[in-house]
Amino acid sequence: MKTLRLVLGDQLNRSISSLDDIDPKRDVVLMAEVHDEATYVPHHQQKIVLVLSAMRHFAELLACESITVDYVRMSDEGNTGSFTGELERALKRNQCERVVVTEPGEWRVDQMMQKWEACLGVPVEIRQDNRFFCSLDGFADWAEGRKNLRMEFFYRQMRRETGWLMEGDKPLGERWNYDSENRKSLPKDKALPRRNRFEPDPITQEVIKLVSDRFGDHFGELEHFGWAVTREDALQALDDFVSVCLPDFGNYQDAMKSGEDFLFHGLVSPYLNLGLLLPREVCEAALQALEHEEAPLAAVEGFVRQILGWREYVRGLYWLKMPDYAQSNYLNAKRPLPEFYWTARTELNCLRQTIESTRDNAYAHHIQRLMVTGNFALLAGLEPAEVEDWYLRVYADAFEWVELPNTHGMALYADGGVMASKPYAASGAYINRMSDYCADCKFDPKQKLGEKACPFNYLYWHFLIRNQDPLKSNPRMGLAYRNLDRMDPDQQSDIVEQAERFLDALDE
Ligand code: FAD
Ligand code: DLZ
Ligand code: SF4
Repeated sequence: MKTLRLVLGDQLNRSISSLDDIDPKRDVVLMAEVHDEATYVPHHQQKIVLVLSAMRHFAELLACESITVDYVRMSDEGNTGSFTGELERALKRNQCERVVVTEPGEWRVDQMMQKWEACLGVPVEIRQDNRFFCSLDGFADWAEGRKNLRMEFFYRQMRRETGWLMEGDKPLGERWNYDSENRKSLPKDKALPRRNRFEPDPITQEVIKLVSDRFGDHFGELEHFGWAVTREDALQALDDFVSVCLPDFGNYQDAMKSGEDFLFHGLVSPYLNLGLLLPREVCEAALQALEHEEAPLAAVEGFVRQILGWREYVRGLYWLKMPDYAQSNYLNAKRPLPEFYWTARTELNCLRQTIESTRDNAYAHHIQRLMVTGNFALLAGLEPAEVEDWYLRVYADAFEWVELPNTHGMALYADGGVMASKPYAASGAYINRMSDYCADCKFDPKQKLGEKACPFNYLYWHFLIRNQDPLKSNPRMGLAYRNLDRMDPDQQSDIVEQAERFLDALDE
């Protein structure tokens, strides 16, 4: 039966399940650039360039295999701007009798797909996404009957299933987790690696022009675009990371430094999420470095945990809990997102650095996302939906299956502890310990109150005070609340007053 195989912009891998049994003589692959996907949230300009350019390069790769690709460009006449519209047109154009597609990464697209059979009038086969280690059913089985869904236990199961970093049924080195060794601050004289930029080729340059013409009002700079847009270049980026950065990845995973946007991080999330790299090959590259004694166990375990553990876990959680997951607001946070999240115009240096990196690179590393912009949003009580919208708009790697649990659950504790056992709330002392940001800031991380006091300090106490009802009984918050109870009541009221003045000024 002549089959139309739809490949979405984040399914750019030759081994994707929708292409499994393709017959190049008979079937047609549909790839469509559609306005709706660039604007359902107005993505960072670099993300749109990355996706569209990677799609165009992938289509060329398929064509080299003599596969017929029906590629619809954004500017093509009659482009309906939606997946459904483009499928309808392509079915007619190519006289296909059925559709095959791989399940999408976002709930909203899944809802769309569920309607296709009825509205297109042909059979639509939706296949499992075979890029992940754990199927959605497998995750649901793991979650079944568990009181809490902590990542650590899921990760151990994945270690056992893959046999990675195992000696028999015991973890290699007799520890499952080297997290406590992943928290070093960066020595001043530590040499930092130069990270590879990939110069835009003519295809990318053409897409840059298209994006700047059509979506130039979206957040973000285009001039720094240096992402890989082909599998070949993404593999090169992975290779560079493993040989140059991985040995230090573990030690400095939580460190932050002014003007240094990438440090020893992988910079592979956009490639993984788009399909240019597969999680298995990324983990195997790290495991091989361990085997060849080119990287220590703590670094390799730390890196593998992010992919085999966190990445799989957040995907499982997203599909297990949607659509209700996005609706909760456990801490009843209501404040609108302040303007400086878009402009980076703020006197808080840590926030400025993180937002500038986000604007320039469509990237900030995990600790910046969690402990700077995320921590501020948590402490200031920003409305979860607004914060989630921001995270989905501003990063090259942002797809809802991975963005939402990280923001809603991990950063904002809006799920009331489904994902994290306690809120990741921290004062200026944490940021001061893990970065050099405070040295160049007008505020002082050591002062609790007064004009020079770091806002993260009084916001931290204000957060604890205003959330006593939902949080005080959490055993993991015991120490924080004992410290609060020891604080002089007059000081508590001064803190509340200063925090509220600061928060009121944000709203203005
Ligand atoms: P590295 O630090 O080098 O880590 C290696 C890989 O591990 C990453 O490429 C990523 O694939 C995986 N990984 C690490 N941490 C996580 C995690 N918590 N969840 C899932 N995968 C993880 N990641 C996204 O891919 N897309 C998002 O939209 C996204 N939004 C986030 C929002 C918030 C509020 C937070 C706190 C985290 C978010 N993350 C997201 C997770 C993480 O910050 C990024 O995956 C990471 O910063 C990507 O950079 P890297 O490739 O240099 O990662
Ligand atoms: C993110 C994105 C963008 C900007 N544009 C397209 C596009 O034009 N065509 C396409 O097939 N996919 C695009 N994507 C990726 C989709 O948004 C993604 O496949 C869905 O969100 C499902 O995960
Ligand atoms: Fe951020 Fe406070 Fe440090 Fe300034 S002093 S950089 S606001 S933590």
